[in-house]
Amino acid sequence: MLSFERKYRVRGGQLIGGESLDFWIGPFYVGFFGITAVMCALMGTLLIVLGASWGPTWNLWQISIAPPDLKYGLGVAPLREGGLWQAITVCAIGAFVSWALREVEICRKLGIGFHIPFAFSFAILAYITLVVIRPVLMGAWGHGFPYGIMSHLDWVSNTGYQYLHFHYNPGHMLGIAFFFTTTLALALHGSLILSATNPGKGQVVKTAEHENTFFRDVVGYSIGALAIHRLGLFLALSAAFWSAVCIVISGPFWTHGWPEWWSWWLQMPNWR
Ligand code: BCL
Ligand code: UQ2
Repeated sequence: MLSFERKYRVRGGQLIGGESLDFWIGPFYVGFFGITAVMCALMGTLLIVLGASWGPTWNLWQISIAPPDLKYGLGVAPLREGGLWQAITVCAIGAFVSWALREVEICRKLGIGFHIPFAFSFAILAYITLVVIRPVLMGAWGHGFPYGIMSHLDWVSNTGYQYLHFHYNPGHMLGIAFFFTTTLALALHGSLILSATNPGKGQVVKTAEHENTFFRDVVGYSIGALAIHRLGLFLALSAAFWSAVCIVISGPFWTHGWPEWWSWWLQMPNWR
C-alpha cells in the first residue's frame, strides 16, 4: 500500500452490504457491487465462450452471438436461437450498473461528488438504448446488435443503410459534432497543461497566468482552469447523449430515409 492510501481506506459509504463487504483486495475496493460486477462480467464472458463453442468458428474476429429472430418479438427465445444473447445482455447490464454503483460507494467514502458515476451512466444509457429501449419500442429483441467484433460493424452498416444515409440523421450529426469537439477540447487542454508543466531544462514550471495568457493572445479568450473541465464533461456527455438519441429515433420515430426528413427545411414557405 502506498503511504497515502491507508488514509483514504475509510469505512462506510456503502449503499448495501454492511461491514462484512467493506474491504479491499489489493488496491481494489470490493463491496457488494464489486462482487456483483465480477460475477456478472464472469458469467457474461463464460456465456460468450459457450456461444462460441456452439460454432461455427473460434476465429476471434468472427465469433458472434446473434439476438433472436424478429419472430420471437419481445418474448424469451430458446437458448440457441437468441436466448443466449438475451442472457448475455442481462449480464452486461448487471455488470455495468454494478460498476456504476460501486463508483457511487467510493465517491461516498471519499466525500467527493458523483460526477464520475454520473458520467459513466451516459455510456450505460447509450448501450441500454441500443439493446433494450429501441428493441422494446420496435417490438422485438431482434433489433439489438449482435455481440461480435465484425458482426456488430456489419449491424451498424446495415442499420445505417436502412435509413439510406445515416449522415443526414440530425441526432447523429450532433453526436459526431460533440465527439469531435471533445477531442479538440482535450487536445487543447492536454497540450496546454503539458506545455506549462514540462518547461525546457533549467526553466521553472509555469502557472495559470501563463495558461490564460496563451489563449488570450491566440484567440482573445481564456475559459479558465475550472471551466475547461466543465466544458469537457459537457461535451463528452453530450456526445453519448445525442448518440443515444440518434439511434432511438431511427425506427421508433422515423422509418424513412434520413435525407427525406430534411424536406421540412425545403418546404419552409419563405425559404422555398
Ligand atoms: Mg455512425 C452510431 C459516429 C458514420 C450508422 N456513429 C454512432 C455513434 C457515433 C457515430 C456518434 C457511436 C458512438 C456511441 O454511440 O457511443 N458514424 C460516426 C462517425 C461517422 C459515422 C464519426 C463518420 O462517417 C465519420 N454511421 C456512419 C455511417 C452509417 C452509420 C454513415 C453506417 C453506414 N452510426 C450508425 C449507426 C449507429 C451509429 C446505425 C449507432 O447505433 C451508433 C449510436 O449512436 O449508438 C448509440 C456510445 C457508447 C457506447 C454505446 C459504449 C457503451 C460502453 C459500455 C457501457 C461499457 C463497455 C465496457 C466494456 C465491455 C469493458 C471493456 C473491458 C475493459 C477495457 C478492461
Ligand atoms: C483555457 C484554460 C485551460 C485549458 C484550455 C483553455 C486557463 C488549464 C484548453 C482554452 C479553451 C478555450 C479557449 C475554449 C475552447 C472551446 C471549445 C468549444 C473547444 O482557457 O484556462 O485551463 O485547458
